[in-house]
Amino acid sequence: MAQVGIVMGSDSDMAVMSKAADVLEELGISFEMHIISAHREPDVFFDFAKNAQAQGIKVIIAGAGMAAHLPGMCAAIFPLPVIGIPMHTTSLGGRDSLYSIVQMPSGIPVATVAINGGANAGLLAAKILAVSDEALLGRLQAYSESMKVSVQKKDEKLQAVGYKEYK
Ligand code: RP5
Repeated sequence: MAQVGIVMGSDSDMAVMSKAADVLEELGISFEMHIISAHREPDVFFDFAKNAQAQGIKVIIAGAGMAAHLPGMCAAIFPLPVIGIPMHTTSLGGRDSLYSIVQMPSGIPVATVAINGGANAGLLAAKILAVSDEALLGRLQAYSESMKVSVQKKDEKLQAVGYKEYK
């Protein structure tokens, strides 16, 4: 049974959504992934959102672009947290997606990450689940520590070789 449902409006969103999946996989969180268009197949979308909680899903990560109604409509139907990822778009640079997702009416929140913020969506889902999962919290703390070590190594290299040689 998957803990997280990842859903995207089109396979053109996959490069971003796969970053969320990679984080969940790294942290040992089960997930299922779907391509479901709220506009092009509203009946399929409604079945997914209506049945997700009964399937055991605790958090939905929903990504969409342009008139990005998928995350907000998930939040209207699914009773647990929904994280929205606005896709970058060529015509409006992703502001269209961002505003569509973040400007939810009072009562129906979507936790919106940055434009193309797939990795942070995965991390936020993990942090929500870690509220009631000590082992996962430990893995998240180890993840944070590894980021710190990675930055420290970069600075050590900068100090060793100087900025002109740094690559
Ligand atoms: C949205 O429209 C999708 O989420 C995607 O970001 C955007 C474009 O979709 P395609 O025309 O590439 O299928 O529904």
